[in-house]
Amino acid sequence: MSKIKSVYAREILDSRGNPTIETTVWSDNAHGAVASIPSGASTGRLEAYEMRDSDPNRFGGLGVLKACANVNQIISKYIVGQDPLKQNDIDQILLNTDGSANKSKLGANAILSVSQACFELGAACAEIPTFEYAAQKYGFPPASPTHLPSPIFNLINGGKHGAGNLDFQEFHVIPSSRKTFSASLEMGSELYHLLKKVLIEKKATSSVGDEGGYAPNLVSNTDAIELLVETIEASPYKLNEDLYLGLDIAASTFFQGGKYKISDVKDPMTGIQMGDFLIDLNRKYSLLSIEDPFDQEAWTDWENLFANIGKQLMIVGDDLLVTNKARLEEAIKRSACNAVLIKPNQIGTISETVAVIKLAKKNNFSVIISHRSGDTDEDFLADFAVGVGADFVKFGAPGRGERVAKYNRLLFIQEYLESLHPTS
Ligand code: 2PG
Ligand code: MG
Repeated sequence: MSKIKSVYAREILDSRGNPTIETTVWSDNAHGAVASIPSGASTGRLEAYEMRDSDPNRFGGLGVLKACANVNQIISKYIVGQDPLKQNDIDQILLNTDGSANKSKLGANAILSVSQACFELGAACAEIPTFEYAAQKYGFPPASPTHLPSPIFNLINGGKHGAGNLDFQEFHVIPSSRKTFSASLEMGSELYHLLKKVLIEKKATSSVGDEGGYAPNLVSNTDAIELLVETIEASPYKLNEDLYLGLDIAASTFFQGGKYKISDVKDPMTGIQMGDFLIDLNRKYSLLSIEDPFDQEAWTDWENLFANIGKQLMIVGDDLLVTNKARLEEAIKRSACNAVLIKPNQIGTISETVAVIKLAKKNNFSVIISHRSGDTDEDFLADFAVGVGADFVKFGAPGRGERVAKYNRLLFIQEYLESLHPTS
């Protein structure tokens, strides 16, 4: 049996240029692993606690030296000496050491950095790729090169990730799951470049937002959808055959005074009116998915929309579910949605994240593994998504290092699996 020999956390920068935590673990048989943790901008109210220093003299208060100290001075004492293959034990120690309901004592960023680094160390000690380790450890079927998760490309960034003029946060193109991952990535990249040309022709600026998608100067959310349609029409691909459209409304970010104010409609809308607006959009564009269509506490509106169009598309809970088992149980009971966005840093350990995925699968929810808007060049999520047999991955635009690190890792996994299962 190998043992964890050292655990060390340090402060690095994420893709937004803000501090985040990176933890390195070593085993006594000379294996090592590193994990860095992303950070959201449109965070759900019930996400686990992200510990920041709040010291105005460093990084505008966003430093993570306290979280690092929690790893180096507290957590490491309990983790050193543990078997890296015993992930559940490691995560239980982390939960016990913190002891709070939302990981506010040590910080979910500190806790997840250790949980994830230990998981990767376990794979290294088992001498198998991380995706294979995840599948074996948690009893998911082995991955196949033709059934990798389909990418959800975020080509236009609005909301808190964009230029401030689009209310909806993300405008997605989603290649058909009949395509291989490599064909999907090629399609995403081609459309990304074509969209830039369309934006330049229209004199809408083509700077990019936090997730690498364009942050154009447009009047309404429907304009952004129309631009995607126009781009697809100018490409060799057919909408609703080769690929589909999706949206992350991130409605909690513009829900004010019980109403939704968006640039497409003159007056602020009630939940029912917002639902009707989205039903119309779906009628027009045959969307594949709508994420966070309503505020995170507007359960009745979620239930109504799901009853209305839930059989036609994915209704995805992100801020609603915050990768939390109790919230997912509530959503299942209420028939509020049929897909879950999985972000390990919303909950804080790998074991808890896997428990949510298992519950989702048992209830026929689609599973989408997601990055955060502030991310790092970490590619762990690609392996994790393949290992747990996720249906989709949402890693942003097919551009910018922290986004393509994950897509490129999926390309590697596809080729690796193909070499194990040659077709000819
Ligand atoms: C989302 C995410 C990721 P953030 O809302 O789905 O795209 O954004 O990380 O800012 O919460
Ligand atoms: Mg979201």
